[in-house]
Amino acid sequence: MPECSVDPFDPAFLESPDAGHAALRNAGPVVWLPAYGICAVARYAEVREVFTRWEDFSSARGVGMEDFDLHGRFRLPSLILETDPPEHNRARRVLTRVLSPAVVDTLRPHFVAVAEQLVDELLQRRTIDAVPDLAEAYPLRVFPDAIGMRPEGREMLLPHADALFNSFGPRNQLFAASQANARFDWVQEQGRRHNLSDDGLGARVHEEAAAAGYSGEDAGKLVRSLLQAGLDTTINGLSAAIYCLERFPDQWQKLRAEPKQARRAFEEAVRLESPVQTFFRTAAHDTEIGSLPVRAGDKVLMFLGAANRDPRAWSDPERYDLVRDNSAQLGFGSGIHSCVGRILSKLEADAILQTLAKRVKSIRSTAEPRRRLNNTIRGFASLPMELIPG
Ligand code: QZP
Repeated sequence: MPECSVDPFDPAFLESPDAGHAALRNAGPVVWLPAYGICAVARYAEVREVFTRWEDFSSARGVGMEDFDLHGRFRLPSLILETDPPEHNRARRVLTRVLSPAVVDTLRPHFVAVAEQLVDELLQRRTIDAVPDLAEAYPLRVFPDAIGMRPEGREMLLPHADALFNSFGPRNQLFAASQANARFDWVQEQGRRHNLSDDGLGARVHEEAAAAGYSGEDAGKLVRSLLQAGLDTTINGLSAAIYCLERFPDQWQKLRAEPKQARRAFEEAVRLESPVQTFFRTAAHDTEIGSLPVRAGDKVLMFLGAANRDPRAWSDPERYDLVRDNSAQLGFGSGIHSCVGRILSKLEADAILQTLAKRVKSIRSTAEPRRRLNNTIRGFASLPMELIPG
């Protein structure tokens, strides 16, 4: 197997991954990273293939770098993310029923009202930091309430998510510096029925889970999955959309002319920026990728971000383009584990980006964006902007 000497968890790589991604793609259909003793796939076709071949590439030994079978279970086990069929399917069915189009549609009027309120507040100020003031503020105003979470302690959700997403990578500086913020026991506690309102999505998970034969304790774990997976991801998708719309003014004009394109604007930003950059699988037995041998137990690192910009699959991949067909992108994963909450993230994106398109004439960067580095998530700490009403 060809080797590649890049370190995809080095701060310099995480800051600007494009050259490293190209090196990984060009080295071969699957490459060996000797620094970590793992396989990696960075081309579109092979990332999609590893997602699809779930019988060969298991999630149950952890979707991070550490092998649960060898190193123990570092994270509290998730019933959906780090399981294989049939266990996975059972959990997936519960969350699919809760996050159905009909249920999510009932949230829309409130989500739009909150978006309009927030955009009006931001237009009063004109100069904002689009990360804390918009991309974080909006989901924080709608998502925990939609789940039905208690108000106390919500400020821990983002630091916890940062620690969780760092934990999928190696035990590096980023991991070490964030782990004091991990709140696994607290998040788990928030998923318990008595900590949830009667009318939120969390209570619906408990209902559907009970109907599927889950214990109350396990139902709480499924709510915990929503709390861990639903906020940081959407926030970084929204930051990506603002960043792209600012950098591509012709696409902003297109969105202004057709605010209904807000979903596309979001999905195309998720393709181009890939807020979830990487995930692992573990080879369940000796197998092959692109006729190169992969041994049982090998970790396989999938580069979603590199696949989403692979020139083998996309024309002019670096261009943010609202009219391109990006429906096959891998930013929400692919196959049996593909994002079950994307319907909710798209509702949030649709509400806030449509409102921006209707009420804001232009968005202009006023200082250099600053990245926030994480072993899994590609996002921003700061996007200073000026908003002009109109
Ligand atoms: C995090 C869980 C991007 C996703 C892998 C995020 C994610 C999904 C599920 C869970 C956590 O089930 O806890």
